[in-house]
Amino acid sequence: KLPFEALSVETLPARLGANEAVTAQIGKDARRWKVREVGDGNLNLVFIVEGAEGAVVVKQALPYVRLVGDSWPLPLKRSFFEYHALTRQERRAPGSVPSIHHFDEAQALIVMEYLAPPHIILRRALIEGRQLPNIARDIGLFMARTLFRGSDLHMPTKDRKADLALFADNVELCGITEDLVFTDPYFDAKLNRHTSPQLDGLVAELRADRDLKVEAQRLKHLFAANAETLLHGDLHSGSIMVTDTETRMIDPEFAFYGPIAFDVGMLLANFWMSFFSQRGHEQTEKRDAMRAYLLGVTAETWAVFRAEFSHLWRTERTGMLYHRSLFEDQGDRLGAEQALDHMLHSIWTDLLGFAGIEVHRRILGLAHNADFEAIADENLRATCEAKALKFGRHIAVNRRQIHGIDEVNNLAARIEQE
Ligand code: SR1
Ligand code: MG
Repeated sequence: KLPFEALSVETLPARLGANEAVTAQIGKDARRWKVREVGDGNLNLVFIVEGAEGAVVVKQALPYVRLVGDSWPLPLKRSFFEYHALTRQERRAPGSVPSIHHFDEAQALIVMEYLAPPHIILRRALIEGRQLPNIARDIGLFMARTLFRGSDLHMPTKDRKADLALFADNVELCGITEDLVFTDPYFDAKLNRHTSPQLDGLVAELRADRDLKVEAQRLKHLFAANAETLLHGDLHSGSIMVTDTETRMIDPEFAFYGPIAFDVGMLLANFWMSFFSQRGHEQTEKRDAMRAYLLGVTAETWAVFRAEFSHLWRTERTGMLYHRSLFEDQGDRLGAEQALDHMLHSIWTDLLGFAGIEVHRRILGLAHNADFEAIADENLRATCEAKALKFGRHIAVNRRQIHGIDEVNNLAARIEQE
């Protein structure tokens, strides 16, 4: 095996020109391949390679955090976890992720299906004010299916424990989340940044907010200790590609065993952030409709998730948890329903917490969202961000007293109008 070497636009054809998995997709004449590097994420290289017969995406990990540079080393093995997460997600939610043509562990690269235009990153579509009709249904189903089927509710416990062990080594990427999401926003961490000086007062207030900091640490504890299911681990609107009819989840390199509510909370937080950012973008009349659409999407996503999770609970509860011998086999269908209600209730309570701190870290931490960053007027950006921060604080700290998605959306609408 050749030692790892980062690809470039120039070297890629020679390096992959003889790879049959690649040539089968795009043709053999590598001299005619057109290669573009399009990675705009925080970590990796991403190439689109077009040949005479088609196109593929080549995603390669770098031994450091791309956003920061080689002062922050990061192991190549994240590519291994991404590959294994994608194979499981495809099995559990067929058609929801790009198909894989080739994986090279030593070169930390995955060759996968090119999701050609009109596919677009969901975050970008929402910034443009586009209303995608299917996202709530598709993402709700994806989350319910992958999160239920990766857990001890469904899997043979031997397989679940083997996967738990496999993904347990994704230590460094979990470490990024543990620091960047749960801790750094709440103190003056070196890599933090926020819109200054407009947000300085509110930031100081949040960092002195004892209830908020305690809640963030309780959530971090949950994230680290509740190895419930195989998570996507970074399910935000930048990790989803869409057309008007299709939705695909990408980039599960943060995959590991954690709480079901984490993926759901992170995802909904990104819809709420999009909601609060709309005022910063042009075309006011369209933005009102967009805000209504986004709140509708959060409600529908949660409803679809609940319905599908409940359906799987009733039809695919084949794992060792809440075993049927205790309930249905004794004619006690209501016992199983009671346990389901408990589980959905705790997912709900926890997802609000995860959503609240995800909002905070995208405004106060290192890794910001284009939803807010694309607002050129700093005062307007800070106004949008301040509202989102207040919303995040409220849902994180009061998560046990909030009883439904309408209550959260009414709160968001009220804060937005302030
Ligand atoms: C240093 S990595 C920063 C963020 O980028 C990824 O997409 C994750 O969201 C991570 O927290
Ligand atoms: Mg990513």
